[in-house]
Amino acid sequence: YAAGVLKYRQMGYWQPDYRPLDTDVVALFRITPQEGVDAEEAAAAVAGESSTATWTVVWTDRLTACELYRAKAYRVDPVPGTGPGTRTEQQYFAWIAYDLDLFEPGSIANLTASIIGNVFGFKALRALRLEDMRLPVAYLKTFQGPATGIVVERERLDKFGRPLLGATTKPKLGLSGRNYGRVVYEGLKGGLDFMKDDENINSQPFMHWRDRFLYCMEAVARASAATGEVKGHYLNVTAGTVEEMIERAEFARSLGSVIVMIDLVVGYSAIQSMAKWARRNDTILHLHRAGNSTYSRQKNHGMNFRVICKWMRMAGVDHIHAGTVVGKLEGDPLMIRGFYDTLRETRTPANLEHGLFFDQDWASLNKVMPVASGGIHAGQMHQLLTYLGEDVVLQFGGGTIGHPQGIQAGATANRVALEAMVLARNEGRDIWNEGPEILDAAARDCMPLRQALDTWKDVTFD
Ligand code: CAP
Ligand code: MG
Repeated sequence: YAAGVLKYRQMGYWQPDYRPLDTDVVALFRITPQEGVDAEEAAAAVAGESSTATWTVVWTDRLTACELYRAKAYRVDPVPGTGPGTRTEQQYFAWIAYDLDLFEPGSIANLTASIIGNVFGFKALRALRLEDMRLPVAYLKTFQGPATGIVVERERLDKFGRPLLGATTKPKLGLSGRNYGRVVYEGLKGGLDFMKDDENINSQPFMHWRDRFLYCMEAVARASAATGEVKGHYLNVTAGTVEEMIERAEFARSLGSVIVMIDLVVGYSAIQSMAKWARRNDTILHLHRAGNSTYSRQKNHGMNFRVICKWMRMAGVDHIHAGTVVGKLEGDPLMIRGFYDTLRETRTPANLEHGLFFDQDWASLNKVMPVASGGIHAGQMHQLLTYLGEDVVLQFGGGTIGHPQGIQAGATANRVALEAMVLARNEGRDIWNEGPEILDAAARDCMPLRQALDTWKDVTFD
């Protein structure tokens, strides 16, 4: 692979003196070069192939403002803890700057066709991971951003000062519309703000999508009337084409739904189309990150989920699953903090501990509500509140629908646990250390919480 083939450095894609402009897009890659491939050359190759270059010099380069359009790899650092004497082969962080003119305004598809288009298959690299990106304000301004955002979502729901509560209907597949609606009703009536469809429920033979929508919205209406609260159910409108997704979303809207849901697997352009639909229709847009772990989990290849958080904030979703720390799915506290900050802050300063390599100004794009889901239960309420803060939806699927006394009791247990914890926190108590005591005290007046704690007390996924 080595020097004989790779001439990107020579072609001008390695520029150690370059200082990125405020208007440049900057990407931070983790590169594992093949043996014998020099790190700067590898970085230059990534810069070249993700911007203007091909494997050889071409005549037509002279017909363009090549200097401007070439991406510039300007810094390469060995990754600490990799290389000789460690258990990992030598990796490098490579910083690459891209001129703004390389990208079509307002198109995640165009951005990604460059940045993750060809480079991950390069023979000269053993592995490649996109760790982070700095998106310039001028570019962010060409994106809609979240259709509703945290602030307006809370206003519409009239719910403040605490995390929102949800649950995914289970079993994932197989219920008929009427039984499904019953689960939704009980969850909402018991105290949840939202119920939701699962990532893989669309329109299967056991339940046509219209039946699901009708029974769920009946449940939402009845539960709202019974409790006097605004309630919702994320109707998953994911379908084979955007036209069908819009048809489903319009039906949801016509039934009075405040929220619809899509899966990340529908693709970036479909997500942006749905975000525009959501804004036109005053509807909250929930995104399930289905599929992301296929490329975000390995530490040396693929991309970090924080980059997906950035792209999805630009694309315009209002909710996104972003991890729980304590649940059944992968994620450590500091990394997840970085995801949550990326979604919720107006500026995120560089913070290497949290995996944030760049200062990022969000250019007034609305804030995305992170969603914590996957194997969580009432007994972890103090940990969830401490790790994830207040602007988050806590979703307990099994941890609601698996309650020994039924779904409504499961929902009540979660609501009481949450309110007790928020109250204790507001009184200045140390909820991290006193959490179990606070829950026990609340459970004295709430049998459903007592039963939830007894059932799941010892469940952890560490
Ligand atoms: C949770 C869930 C969610 C995952 C998504 C599931 O169910 O419905 O899809 O949490 O993961 O299918 O596993 P439980 P993430 O609450 O019963 O575990 O939020 O990490 O993307
Ligand atoms: Mg699910």
